[in-house]
Parts: sequence; structure tokens; C-alpha cells
Amino acid sequence: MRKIFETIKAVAFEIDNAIKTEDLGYSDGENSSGEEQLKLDVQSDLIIEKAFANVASVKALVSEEKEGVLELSTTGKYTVCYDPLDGSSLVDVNLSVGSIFGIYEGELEGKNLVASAYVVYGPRIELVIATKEGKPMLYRAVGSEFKAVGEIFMNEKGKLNASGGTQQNWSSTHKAFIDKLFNEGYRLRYSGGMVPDLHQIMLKGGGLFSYPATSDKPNGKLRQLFEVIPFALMYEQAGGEAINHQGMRLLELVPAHPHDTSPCFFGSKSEIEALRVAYGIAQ
Ligand code: AFP
Repeated sequence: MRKIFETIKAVAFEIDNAIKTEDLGYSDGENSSGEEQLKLDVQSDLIIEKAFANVASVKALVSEEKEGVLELSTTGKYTVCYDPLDGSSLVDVNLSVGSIFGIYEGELEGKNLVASAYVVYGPRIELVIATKEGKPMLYRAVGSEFKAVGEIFMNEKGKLNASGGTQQNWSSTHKAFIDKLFNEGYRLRYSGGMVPDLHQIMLKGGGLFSYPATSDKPNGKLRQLFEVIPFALMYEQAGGEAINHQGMRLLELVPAHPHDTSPCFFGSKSEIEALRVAYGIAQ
């Protein structure tokens, strides 16, 4: 596992350099979710693929930018599922973006996630690593190295509220719940990049991030293997919770296909409890 984390640190610097120096235009292709790919998406994907090709413990890779599973070895133990550049459409307006990694042992499902990591490319480069033991650990790039900053703890209750999807496509239940939070004094924080939005909520002590089922996206937008499940481990280990619209822990999801999505809610315990009440999904 140590070699996997070292590889993530190395690719973080390479991707950051690509973001800062490369062409921001579109490539000729689209990803398997039918979204247009930026050249930067394709390049970040290649950087990660090349780096993991030399890591003996990695059996296979599954990328948001590729259809299917890329087998690397028959002897490796782990499959790394990753979104190479989440929120890439924000690069041209110079907002923060990120890379997300889920490390699975065995079948690709939530209960087999053994560790997760994400990188935030913002004014600084930050990396967070979570395993099933202890709190997630925050690192910050200083020169060409990542230095440990400290463990991440979430409070019982936070102040921030971020909900994705187009509001006209929200259900009346979701709209009423989000309105209620704002009426209680929660502050809106939503950039449209999952990585910086979830990072902000975790680091500022708590709150709620939602990407609900909407009328145009009944299964939500965010992908289970590369986005939802890796962040679920982060939030649970930090002292928060992560569930779907039916109250199921996101760490129990079983994707039928590598690119399956799920409605998802990540938050401090108090906001997730309020969500359960609002959605009528008693524990
Ligand atoms: P892009 O990679 O197309 O910028 O999408 C980013 C993202 O997958 C995720 O990072 C955001 O949380 C979510 O989409 C935002 O979606 P909405 O614009 O529908 O709220």
C-alpha cells in the first residue's frame, strides 16, 4: 500500500504541472458517461496509468475516463479506481479541481474499499489519505514533497451546505430540506467541484454535501467507484456519515457497472440525522 500512496504523491505533482501549463481545449473523444473529454482529462488519465503500470501490488486500474477495467498484472492485490481530474470543466475559470482514488481488494464494491485518497489542486496542492484505521490524514505540498499537516476530525454539527444538481430538477422533499437548513442559518458553499466542495466541508468542521436523485438524473451524477465510495470512507473515518437517499451507507454500495452513479449525502452526524428525518428514512 505504501508504494500506491507514493505513486499518488508523484502523480499529483505531474498533474498539477499539466494543469498549470497544458492546453485547456477539448479532445476528440468522450468518456463512458458520454461527457466531452478535455485534453487535460486524457492527459491526467495517462499520467496515472503510466505511473501505476510499475506498481507490483496493483492488479488493475479502472478510470472514469475509460470504459472497462485495465488489467495490469495477475499477481497484484489491489484495483485502483480513479477519477483523474474531477471538476475539470472548472480549470478554465481557475477554480480548484481534484483527483480521487479508491483502492479496492477483491470485487469492486463498497465493502472492499481498503483505502482512499484525493488530491486538491488549488492555490496549494493538498492530499488526504484515509484507511479503515484512524482519522484521514491531511498532507500539503511543500516544494517537491508532501508534508503531513494533521488528522481530520469533523464536528457533530457544521455550518456549511452544498447541494448539486439543477434546482428545478430537485424533488420537493430535497428542496424543502435544503430550504430548512438555510432557514436555520447554514451557509451556501458550492463551487461545482466535488473534491474542493467536500474538502471544504471536512476541513471547516462539518455541514452537508448532497448530490440528490433529480428528475433528469434519477441515480444522481456522481460515480460510485471513483467518487462516492472513496469519499464515504473519508467522511466516516473523519467522524461523519455518508448515505444514499434510502439511508444505505455508501460504503455498502455494490455497483453493477464500473460507471454506475448513486445519489449521495456526506455530512456531519447532525445533518445526516436531519436528512433521515426529512427524507423519511429512519435508521
Ligand atoms: P465536471 O468534471 O464535468 O466539471 O463535473 C464535476 C462533477 O462531477 C463533480 O465534481 C461536481 O460535484 C458535480 O459534477 C457538479 O454537478 P452539478 O453542476 O450538476 O451540480
